[in-house]
Amino acid sequence: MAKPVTTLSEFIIEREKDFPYATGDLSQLLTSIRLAAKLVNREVNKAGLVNEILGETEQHSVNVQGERQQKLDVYANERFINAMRNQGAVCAVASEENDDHIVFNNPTSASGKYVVAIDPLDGSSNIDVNVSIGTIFSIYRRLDPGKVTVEDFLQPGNRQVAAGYVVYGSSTMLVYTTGNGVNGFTLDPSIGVFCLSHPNMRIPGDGKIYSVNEGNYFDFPANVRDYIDACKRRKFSARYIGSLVADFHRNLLKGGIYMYPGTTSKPNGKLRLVYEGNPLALLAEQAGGAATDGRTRILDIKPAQLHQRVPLFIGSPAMVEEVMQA
Ligand code: P6P
Repeated sequence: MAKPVTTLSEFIIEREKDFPYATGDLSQLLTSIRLAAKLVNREVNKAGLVNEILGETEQHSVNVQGERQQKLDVYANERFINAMRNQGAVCAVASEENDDHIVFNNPTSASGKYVVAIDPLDGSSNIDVNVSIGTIFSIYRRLDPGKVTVEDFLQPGNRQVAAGYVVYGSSTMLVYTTGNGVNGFTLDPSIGVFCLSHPNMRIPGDGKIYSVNEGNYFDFPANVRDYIDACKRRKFSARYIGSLVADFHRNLLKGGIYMYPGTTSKPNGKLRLVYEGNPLALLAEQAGGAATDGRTRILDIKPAQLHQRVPLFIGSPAMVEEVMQA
């Protein structure tokens, strides 16, 4: 007899019972993220066929990072922001694509108890070459019921109430945690439903995969170079897709470490603490892994600016620990 399928909706409702004071707002918020993920997935999957969605925006716009915006970046950003604007639980959103956070003043959302930080389409430069890309989201309770400021988004990562990602790959998966383990849902495109495919995800304590852009090798700190050399001596597998979510997801399943160290020219590396480092660090730790900036636990870092960068070492705990000690 076929095993019963648990859908994301059913799972969210079922798990709501884990939080006795849950009012359903977080469940509603996760449902909005699910909808936006399905809309983005639809466009990502036909990007190669429909020219107006491929490539750079007509205006050749650049985002706050100074990165040329892909049309799908803009589309994904709009989908996720709009999905949260009108559903009531979220009072403000910060996005990699926007200089400042966006406060929802509509009557439905102004009293929403959560704020969401999001990287709507990470790795988007890979879209045109058909490489997996991802969405990353991080959810906090607002600090003050009376007003929203950037401080709501500058809480340390250990204050997140939930975090997750969507990986648009050979299949589309939504992986998230509400602080009670990590669960993965695969989209069944034939019925447009995310189904529980990876319950209680745990990262292997150690691994033989290392993910880093070795083009920057000579600019890395000595301990990182020493660790990479040790990986080579042990004949570990070098796997680096150039898409953080895809590299993280593979390492979560198989064991491994992803590193984006600081370099001499960019001492804080490239990745963003608020909407990349923190959500993935929460997922990593909830799955038994670790995440540091090379010295400090990512989740203990107090962000100073919304788009601040942070070096990132994340994955199997034994590997993260070893590179710190190298
Ligand atoms: P580099 C994509 O731009 C991204 O933010 C991550 O998804 C990816 O891991 C990294 O940057 C790739 O950066 O400098 O190695 O090309």
